[in-house]
Amino acid sequence: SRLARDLPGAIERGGLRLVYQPVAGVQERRVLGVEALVRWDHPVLGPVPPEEFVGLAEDDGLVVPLQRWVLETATAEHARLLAGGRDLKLGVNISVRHLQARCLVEDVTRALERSGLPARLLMIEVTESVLMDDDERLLAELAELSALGCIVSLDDFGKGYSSLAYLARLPVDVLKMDRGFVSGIDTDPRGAALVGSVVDLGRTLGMDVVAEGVETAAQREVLVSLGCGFLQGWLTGRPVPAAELPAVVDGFD
Ligand code: G
Ligand code: G
Ligand code: MN
Ligand code: NA
Repeated sequence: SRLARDLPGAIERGGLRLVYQPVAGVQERRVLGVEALVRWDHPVLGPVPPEEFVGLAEDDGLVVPLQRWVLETATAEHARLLAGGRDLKLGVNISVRHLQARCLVEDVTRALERSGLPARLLMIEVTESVLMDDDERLLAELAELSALGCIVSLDDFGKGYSSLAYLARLPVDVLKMDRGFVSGIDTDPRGAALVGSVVDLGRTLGMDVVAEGVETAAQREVLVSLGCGFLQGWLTGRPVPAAELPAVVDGFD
């Protein structure tokens, strides 16, 4: 396809860009971190959904160069944001294929060295699909990232397959609760009860819980009452380019 043909050039020659969405504390009511989200505006076809081109990259053996670009760019842009004296975490989405390629730890290490970003501020976001790969070495790689000082989060938690027994063994610090859980919490008591049990699960396992897809103040109120620590969504802000982050972060709430 046209997209598959043009993707390598976009990765190598500056065709991609990153936007950042704030993550806020439920109590603190300030921005505690941002999540980097990759964008590709095709010169002819227009914006391509990330699911689509990340999927293409995975099929065409381009996931490592794509993710390297994301890691290098996000850590460099974030280090510049922090030069203003801010203390914010950076979340980067990782493809399980990058873990399987056995070079994620190396690539993360290089990006941290080049940018000067402290490891404790980098959160690596993996999806539940790591749970479907029963290769113990993937867990060992995640544990290595923890040992480096990085935060590891499980993204889209609850969206698909997840084994609770397995979750307890994962070297994960943060659960990012899929937005499917959040959408009805202000109107559906059972939905709220479910979110409450995920918050409790996180507490039991010593993991922070981030509610994703929070769009309204009513949803935030329910999350406060359920003891959820962090939120992300249109309510905290839409994803913006790095240049707009200082205004978003400093002018929050
Ligand atoms: O923000 P947005 O709607 O564009 O994100 C769509 C999906 O693409 C989300 O599941 C998100 O996790 C994924 N995504 C966004 N940026 C990246 C990235 O840099 N790498 C990977 N692997 N996935 C990403
Ligand atoms: O899978 P991941 O959580 O990494 O993807 C983040 C995706 O969620 C991005 O596509 C982002 O644009 C989208 N998103 C962020 N906040 C909201 C929200 O409040 N509502 C909806 N519907 N989507 C959101
Ligand atoms: Mn994510
Ligand atoms: Na998610």
